[in-house]
Amino acid sequence: EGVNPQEYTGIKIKVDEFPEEAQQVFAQSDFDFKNKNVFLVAATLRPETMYGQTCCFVSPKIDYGVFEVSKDTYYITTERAFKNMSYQKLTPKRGDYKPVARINGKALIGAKITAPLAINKNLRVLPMETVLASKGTGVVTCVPSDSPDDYITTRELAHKPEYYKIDKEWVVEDILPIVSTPKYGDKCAEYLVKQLKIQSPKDSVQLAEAKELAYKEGYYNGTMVVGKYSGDKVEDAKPKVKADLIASGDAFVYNE
Ligand code: A2H
Repeated sequence: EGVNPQEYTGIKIKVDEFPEEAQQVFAQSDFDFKNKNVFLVAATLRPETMYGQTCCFVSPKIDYGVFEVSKDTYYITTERAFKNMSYQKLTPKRGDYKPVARINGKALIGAKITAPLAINKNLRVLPMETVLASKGTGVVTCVPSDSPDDYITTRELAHKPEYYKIDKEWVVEDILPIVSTPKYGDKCAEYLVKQLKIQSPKDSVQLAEAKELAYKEGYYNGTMVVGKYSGDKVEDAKPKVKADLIASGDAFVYNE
């Protein structure tokens, strides 16, 4: 935990169908997932890019909790994140962060999901090994047009589906432009990955640089090319998309 608080938008990604492995895990706990609304909560700094979501990443190395937030509604996040939420008036009871079930990221892979604002439908949960347990909710929504990490992880998954034990069809390889920038075009992430010769999700030094460049160019010089605020500057659209997502009940502000 640093000195400067970071404000994230928590995006509520609905789980429509759990894979067999997750269903078995829940059967062994007291959690009866049927007829419940269960959301993976992804922490993002770029709510205006949510139109371009192609999947939701969890880490096969992270254990998540399933937490009750209201009658019949549950969030999946790290326990650390839900604990923070419980002190931010985002949960039923301050300081209460006991999960109804625990589940490893691996068991969630392949889950069918619906992500708010996403233009692509029939999305899946996929693995990302570089997700940190110590940041955000441990859940990352994938926007390959604007996030170099998401772009390179998507490419890695598409090249080695057997290795990652996923169906190739779960990987959305077509990238929809969401933001246009003067310097890097309308697929910022792809452009920077090429320019910095990034080969794999493990190229962390170059990825950190690409991330910084993409973020700055997108924020200060980007223009929306889709959605309600198409044609507006990212700087102006960002707080509006965020407010809309919150108003519709699809997101909330989460600090850490
Ligand atoms: B961002 P910061 Cl389009 N581990 O959301 C690794 N990365 C994580 C994470 C975790 N536990 N939790 C969140 N993140 C990602 C969208 C996006 C993001 C775009 C472009 C850039 C970008 C879609 N993924 O981030 O360390 C999330 O990805 C680059 C700034 O707190 C979150 O926002 O600065 C961002 O990293 C938070 O990173």
